[in-house]
Amino acid sequence: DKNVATLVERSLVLVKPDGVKRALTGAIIDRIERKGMRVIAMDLRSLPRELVEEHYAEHQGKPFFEPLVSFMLSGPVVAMVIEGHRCIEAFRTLSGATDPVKAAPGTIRGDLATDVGTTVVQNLVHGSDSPASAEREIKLFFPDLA
Ligand code: RTP
Ligand code: MG
Repeated sequence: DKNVATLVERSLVLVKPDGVKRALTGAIIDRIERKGMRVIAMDLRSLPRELVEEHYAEHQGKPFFEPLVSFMLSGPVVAMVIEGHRCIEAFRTLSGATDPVKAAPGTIRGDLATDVGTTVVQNLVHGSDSPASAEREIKLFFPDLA
């Protein structure tokens, strides 16, 4: 029965600079692990501008693109690859809506993000939005991962 087969996926997750500055990395990993997903690669790093621009290439030309890039360069991020059953969708559900004001209570952004109308939405985390995005982003951030 295909409906009961597990579908182990990998997703790229970033704790954005606001999350690292506020020391929320542990709380975010705790939520990932409690949901049954596991971290299989992780590090703290300052991103080069070219990597951020390539990561968010789909948003090039949008009004929030430059503020978004500046925000992602404003401090180190924690980059990780997570693994688990349908973890791409599961982590997006765990994150909540992009806008922290609209993100449901119980989600990372709904519970923890404190966006207060800065030039770009500061929402603590990134998670790949599809299997194609996950493959592209994992190669970008962890090229040596088997
Ligand atoms: P992400 O890519 O970071 O996981 O977030 P997402 O899928 O929920 O949202 P997306 O539409 O891909 O936007 C990427 C990030 O850009 C910032 N943003 N600001 N000012 C704005 O209207 C605006 N729209 C997007 C946010 O940091 C968002 O997470
Ligand atoms: Mg996105």
